[in-house]
Amino acid sequence: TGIYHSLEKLGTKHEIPTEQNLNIASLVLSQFPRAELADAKIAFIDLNTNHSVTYGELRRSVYSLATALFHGLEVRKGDVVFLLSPNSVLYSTICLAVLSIGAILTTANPLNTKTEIAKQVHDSGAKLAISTPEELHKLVPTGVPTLLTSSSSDEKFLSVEELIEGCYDSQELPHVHVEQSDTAAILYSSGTTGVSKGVVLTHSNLITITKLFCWSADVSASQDDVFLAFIPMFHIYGLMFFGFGLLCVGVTTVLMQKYNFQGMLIAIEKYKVNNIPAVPPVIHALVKHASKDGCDLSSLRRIGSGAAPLSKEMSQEFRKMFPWVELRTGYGLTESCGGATFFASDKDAKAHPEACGKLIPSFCAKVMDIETGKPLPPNKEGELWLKSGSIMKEYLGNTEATAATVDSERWLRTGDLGYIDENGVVCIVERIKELIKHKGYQVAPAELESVLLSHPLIVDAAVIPVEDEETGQIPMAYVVRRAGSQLSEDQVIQFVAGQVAPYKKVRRVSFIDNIPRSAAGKILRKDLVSQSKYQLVS
Ligand code: 4UW
Repeated sequence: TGIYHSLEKLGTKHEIPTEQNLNIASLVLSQFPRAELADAKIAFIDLNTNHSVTYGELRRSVYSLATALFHGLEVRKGDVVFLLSPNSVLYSTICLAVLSIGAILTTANPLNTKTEIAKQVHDSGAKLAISTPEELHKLVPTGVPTLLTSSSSDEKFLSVEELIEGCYDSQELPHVHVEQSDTAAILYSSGTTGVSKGVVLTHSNLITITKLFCWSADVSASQDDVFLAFIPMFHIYGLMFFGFGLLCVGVTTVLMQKYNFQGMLIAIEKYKVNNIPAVPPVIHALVKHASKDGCDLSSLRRIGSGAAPLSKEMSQEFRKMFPWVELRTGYGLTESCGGATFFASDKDAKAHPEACGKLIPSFCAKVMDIETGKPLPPNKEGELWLKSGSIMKEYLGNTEATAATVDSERWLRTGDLGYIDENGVVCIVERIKELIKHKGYQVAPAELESVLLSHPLIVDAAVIPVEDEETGQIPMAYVVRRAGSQLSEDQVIQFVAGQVAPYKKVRRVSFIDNIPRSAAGKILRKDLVSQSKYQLVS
């Protein structure tokens, strides 16, 4: 039939709950470490402040904040709450409190600009925002009522900390009826084409992926683990791990607001971190720089790599340098609500350094011939399609993009080219969608193209990825200047940098007479990619 099924079974312990009125927040809270341990066990430690929070405190904070939001601020089921914060001990409290009362969570990168944030606030229909004091200025112009995470000197704004204190004796969650089919979160992704779109994830999507996460944790983590979190919780990878999944396992997580290599090494040594979900640039940095540093990394047992491709060579080099550390790659998308593949055994992972795991239980896949649209047998390359209870409901308010991405049988087209071998090992070979990944972050070419086109001296533009050893990919712009204009590469780079988050910056520019387009007007990105390769070597 051309359909690949996961070869793993979930088992009764991790069966996906079917009761209709289950809320993801209730599910996560119900999985916290057993009552007598809960008060003592540390859930989060902030690396900057050394402030820690136990599971007991976390539970009480969720109850208190949910009560304050519901009874005090009248946040209701279906209201969208916009969260703008780096990783912090309050992040998962806020997520769980918002979800527990049936409100909808939308998250954003705190590095995003005012304009990018205003766009998302508007698109998601946010009724309330929660922001760190540092990012508040980006929300003020939107006019959306805003809470601060922690108190600041500005008394006009209530803070989450104050709300929690004010309701600290709350013993339970407000009673709000939520169906699994209700929307829980709207995360932003550009998908296969165009600009960023709201990925609508339901409680059912999050419940499914959380139970699958618990299954994978059974073979790869335990309550005694100490995790390190620099993967941001505004992204599906961090949200799944640190917002929901690992809380069900009962581990301790050391939080970093922002990744930096030295900080990571210090954290590993200081807290005896043994488990790190990471991205390829971190693996790269460890291989290139760790040996010179004299830090003690002997506590490390496992490091994950996902969100972008890790080369076979890098994977092998890492294993050679750190023979005591298991390296596990995983692959997923915002649209699949997180991980779709994973290596349950290190032996398997070692034997396939080019691959990113096997389908996790309940996932099915097809590999579709790009030319004929027919499913392909093992070891043949085609577009990977995925099916699972965790596949997004839709792109918010965009039926056209939804129909182009999820078919009538609910198969998700990933826009990734790959193959599956006869043992079910999944290998991603190339990205065929427009998306650029810089350090694992999404950069949408269409967004940068529209910024470029707003320049009075630019007539046409196209943005493509250029491979970069350290960061994965960097955005490169092909620009057609107005006749007679002397616009320079540096001016173009500065112009874009002034309007987008730093990780989206165009980092190379080439001037060209015209942008190659198909008869239908679509940019022929492949031609530009080949041209850039030729230019870079010549
Ligand atoms: N190899 C090659 C990979 C890989 C990859 C992703 O920003 P998004 O939408 O989503 C993510 C999610 C990553 C993730 C989530 C949860 C999880 O458990 C896990 O395992 C470690 C990873 O990145 O980008 C999705 C796109 O990113 C590329 C691919 O193009 C995909 O469509 N991508 N992982 N291992 N490419």
